[in-house]
Amino acid sequence: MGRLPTKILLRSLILTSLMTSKVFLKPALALLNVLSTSSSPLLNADRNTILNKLLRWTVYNHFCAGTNRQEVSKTVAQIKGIGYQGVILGYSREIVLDPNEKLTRDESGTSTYSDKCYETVEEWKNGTLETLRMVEAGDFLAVKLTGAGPIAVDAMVAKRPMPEVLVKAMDEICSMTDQQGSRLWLDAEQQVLQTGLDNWAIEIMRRHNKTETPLVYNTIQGYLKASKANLDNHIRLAAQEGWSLGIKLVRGAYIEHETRSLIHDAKEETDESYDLIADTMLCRRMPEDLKQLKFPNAALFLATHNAPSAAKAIATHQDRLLAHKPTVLLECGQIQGMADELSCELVQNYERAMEVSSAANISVPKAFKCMAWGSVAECMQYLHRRAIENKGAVERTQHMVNALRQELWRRIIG
Ligand SMILES: Cc1cc2nc3c(=O)[nH]c(=O)nc-3n(C[C@H](O)[C@H](O)[C@H](O)COP(=O)(O)OP(=O)(O)OC[C@H]3O[C@@H](n4cnc5c(N)ncnc54)[C@H](O)[C@@H]3O)c2cc1C
Ligand SMILES: *[C@@H]1O[C@H](CO)[C@@H](O)[C@H](O)[C@H]1NC(C)=O
Ligand SMILES: *[C@@H]1O[C@H](CO)[C@@H](O)[C@H](O)[C@H]1NC(C)=O
Ligand SMILES: CC(=O)N[C@H]1CO[C@H](CO)[C@@H](O)[C@@H]1O
Repeated sequence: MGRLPTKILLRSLILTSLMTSKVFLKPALALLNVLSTSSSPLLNADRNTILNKLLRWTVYNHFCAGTNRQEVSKTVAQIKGIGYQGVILGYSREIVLDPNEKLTRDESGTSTYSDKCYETVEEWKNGTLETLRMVEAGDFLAVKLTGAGPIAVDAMVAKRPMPEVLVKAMDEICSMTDQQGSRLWLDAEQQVLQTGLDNWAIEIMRRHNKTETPLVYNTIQGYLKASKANLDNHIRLAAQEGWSLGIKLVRGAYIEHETRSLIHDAKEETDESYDLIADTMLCRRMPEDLKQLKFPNAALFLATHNAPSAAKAIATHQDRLLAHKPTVLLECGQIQGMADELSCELVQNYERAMEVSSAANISVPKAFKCMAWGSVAECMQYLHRRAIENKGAVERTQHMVNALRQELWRRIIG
C-alpha cells in the first residue's frame, strides 16, 4: 500500500475504520437509504449545498470518480498513477420517469411509448458515450442497460427480444468502444431482469464478436444456484455459433432483495460456485454433453474482493501457462474504495512479473479498479449499495483497516 498518496491513505483509514463500527454503520445506512429514495429538495444532495459538501468530503470522494469529465479524468489519472493497469467506469444516473408520462395513445387507441420514453433512451446513450470518452484504450466501460428507462426495463422483465431502438444504440456504443480500443461489460441485475438481460447480452456478443478477445462481457452471479448451468449455456452457444465469450464473474449484490431460494443456501456454497465457474473458464472445460465441440475463444474478468478466490484462480491460470496448457485471458478488478490491500498486491505482482518477463507471455493478470461517476445525488443509490456491501463484510473491512494502519505507521516512523 506504499503506492497510495498519503491524503487518500488517511481518508481511507478514517472512513474504513468507521465502517467497521456497528454504532456508526447502522445510522449511516439508514441515512443513505433516506437520501437515495427521498424526493424532498432539502434532502437532494445536488440542491442542498451543505449536504453536498458533507457527502463529498466523506463517502462520495472515497467511492466515486467525480461529477464531471474534469474530475473523473483526475481520478482516473490518479488511479493509474498508483499502478493499476486500467479502470472500469460506469455512469450512475438512473432515470426515473413519471408513470403518467410513459404511455401515449395513437389514433386507433392502442397505447405506445411516449416520445419522452424514446428521449430517455437517447439521453442514456449520450451519457454512456460520454462515459466512454472519459476512459482510454485498454479500459472498460460498464453499461447499465436498465438506465435506458421503461422501454428497456419492460422488455427485459417480459423476456422479449431487445427493442430495435436499443439494438441501434448498443451497436453504436459497441462500435465506438471498439474504435477506441476499449471493451465493455453489462452489469448484472436482480433476477426479474436478469433472464431477459442474459438473452440480450448473448445477442450483443453474437453481433460484436469480431475479435479473438471479446469486446463485450456479460456478468455471471455465482451466488445463484443456476449460475453454472447459465455459464454452460453461454459456452454452448459461443462454441456452436463461433463467437468469443466474455465473462465477468461476481458473487452477486442483491441478496437482500432477491427471492432467497434462487441463491445458494450458505456462503460456502456461493464460494464453491464462484471458484468452480472460474476454474471451468480457466481450464476451458466444455459441458459434459458437448465434449466433441472445441471450447470457444473466451476471456474471464474476476470481479471480487475475496482474496482466497483471487489466489485460487490466479494459481490455476499460472500453472496452466507454465505447463503450456491452453487457458483464457484472465483479468482482475475491485471497486474503488474497497479491498485496496488486495488490489495493491495484484498491482505489485503484475509489476514484479513484468520486470522478469515481457508483456507478451506474462502469467500474472492485470489489475483494474472499478468506479462510478455522476452528481452526488445521482450516486446515492450506488453509495447505498456500497454501504450494504461493507456491512456484510466487516471482517474484510477490518483487514483493510489493519493494512492501512500499518502503512500509515510505516510512513510515520520511516
Ligand atoms: C469490479 C466489480 C464489479 C461488480 N459488478 C457487479 C454487478 O454487475 N452485479 C452484481 O450483482 N454485483 C456486482 N459486484 C458486487 C459483487 O456481486 C459482490 O457483491 C461483492 O463483490 C462482494 O463479493 P466478493 O466476491 O467480493 O466476496 P465476499 O465478500 O467473500 O462475498 C460476499 C458475497 O457472498 C454472497 N453471500 C453472502 N452471504 C451469503 C449467504 N449466506 N449465502 C449465499 N451467498 C452469500 C453474496 O453474494 C455477497 O455479496 C461487483 C463487484 C466488483 C468487485
Ligand atoms: C444526444 O446527443 C446528440 C448529439 O450530441 C444531440 O443532438 C441530442 O440532442 C442529444 N439528445 C439528448 C436527449 O440528450
Ligand atoms: C515467452 O515467450 C517466448 C516466445 O513466445 C518463449 O521463447 C519464452 O520462453 C517465454 N518465456 C517464458 C518465461 O515463458
Ligand atoms: C456468428 C458469427 O458472426 N461468427 C463469427 C465470429 O467471429 C469469428 C472471427 O473471430 C468468425 O469466424 C465467425 O464467423
